[in-house]
Amino acid sequence: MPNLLKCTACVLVVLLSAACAQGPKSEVKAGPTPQAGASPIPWGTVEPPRQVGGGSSGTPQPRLPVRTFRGRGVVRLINIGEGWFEIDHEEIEGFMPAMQMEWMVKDKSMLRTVSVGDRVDFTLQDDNGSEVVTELRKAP
Ligand SMILES: [Cu+2]
Repeated sequence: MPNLLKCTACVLVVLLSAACAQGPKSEVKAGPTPQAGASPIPWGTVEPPRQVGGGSSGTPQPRLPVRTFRGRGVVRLINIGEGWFEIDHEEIEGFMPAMQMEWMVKDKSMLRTVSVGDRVDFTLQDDNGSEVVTELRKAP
């Protein structure tokens, strides 16, 4: 009797493992067939283009062309070491209203050509929200 039970268990185990072995095998066979036929991209990764179009937080926004503006203002503060100055600028048409603010300069040496209190003309480049003054000189 014990032998019979053992054998029955063995048969069951064999049957079960055989059934289990068949399952994955048939799935594995089904997997590569569409991949090999169509493209190397797994079907599960076909969705990402939706993320790119949606512009989710992880996706960088499309870059805009660099814009250049000219303006006038009065220098309020100069920091040559860090390469920025504070200016009380007039309205920059199409870009921003009159205000007092700081800007980085393209080249720190530009800041040696002006002094605090000087009325200056400047050229400002806006590269996707990153503003830098590329030209700075005392207004005539
Ligand atoms: Cu401003």
